[in-house]
Amino acid sequence: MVFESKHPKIAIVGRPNVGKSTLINTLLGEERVIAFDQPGTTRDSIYIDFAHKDKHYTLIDTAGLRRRGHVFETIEKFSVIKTLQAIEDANVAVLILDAKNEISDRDAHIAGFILETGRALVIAVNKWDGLDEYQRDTIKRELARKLAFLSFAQLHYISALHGSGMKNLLPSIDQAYAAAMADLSTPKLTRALIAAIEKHPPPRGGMSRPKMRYAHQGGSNPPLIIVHGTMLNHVPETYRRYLENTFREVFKLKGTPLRVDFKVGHNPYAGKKPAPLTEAEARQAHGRRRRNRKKYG
Ligand SMILES: Nc1nc2c(ncn2[C@@H]2O[C@H](COP(=O)(O)OP(=O)(O)OP(=O)(O)O)[C@@H](O)[C@H]2O)c(=O)[nH]1
Ligand SMILES: [Mg+2]
Repeated sequence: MVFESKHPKIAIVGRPNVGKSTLINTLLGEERVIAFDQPGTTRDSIYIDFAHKDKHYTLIDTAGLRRRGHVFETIEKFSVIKTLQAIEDANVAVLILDAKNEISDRDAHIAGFILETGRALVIAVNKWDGLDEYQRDTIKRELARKLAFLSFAQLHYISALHGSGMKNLLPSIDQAYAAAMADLSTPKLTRALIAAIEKHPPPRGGMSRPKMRYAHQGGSNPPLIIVHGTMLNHVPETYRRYLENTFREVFKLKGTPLRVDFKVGHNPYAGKKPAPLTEAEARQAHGRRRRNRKKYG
């Protein structure tokens, strides 16, 4: 297989034994990596090139992450760096949760790390087989409560073992990748910004009202949108969030975190002492002062 350089790299991550390796084997249609009912089966990140419907992907199988205190661990101590590197190295992370175990804070922490690195995210709740309606409803409610901060990500209920519920997984990954890499033009961003301001102007900060003039894209994966203007130092976090949601909606950025930053317009006089006057300027200023004194007493 010859791979062009620009194709999604997808890290499959989650707690130990949730079914990451099984998912990879099912996507590939062959037993390429070892899956086994024992936490810590995968010890090292494994990169696998893969083509589906003429599209290329690199899948990364990773060692399961757990959390002890404030740090992440894997069953095998040295593996943790490899898993965290794989997340950073990827464009999209697929977070696998285990429906047969409680969705816990530890899952939320892994998600938090993915968000901090800015990677696009797809969530798959695995082992959805063999659960009754009541159990499924309970899990769905739990997820809505515990993972509300991940509402930008697509969620799938799957059985990696039986291959069910997986039809839309790759399309979601494609969508998250496209959103993470989106090219957003300055005129379109600025139009969206101005419409957002007209609907809800930013609140005053003390004596001054922030003025937002235009927006441009400062980066991708995650998309970074930089809003330019004056008096932007005191724009509250809630307003930043409002702009973020507006841009997400207008540009249909499903599946990727998004960052909005403010940049105060360059003021050429800021922080500079006035240059000393030349002799001629000093004479002129002196003359002006004298004339003014005569005129106005
Ligand atoms: N019932 C059920 N079992 C599953 C499913 N997916 C995986 N398993 C089982 O869960 C166990 C762990 O699967 P793995 O794929 O090795 O899990 P992993 O996340 O790669 O685990 P580590 O590499 O140890 O972190 C195996 O016994 C799998 O057969 C599923 O969809 N349903
Ligand atoms: Mg594994």
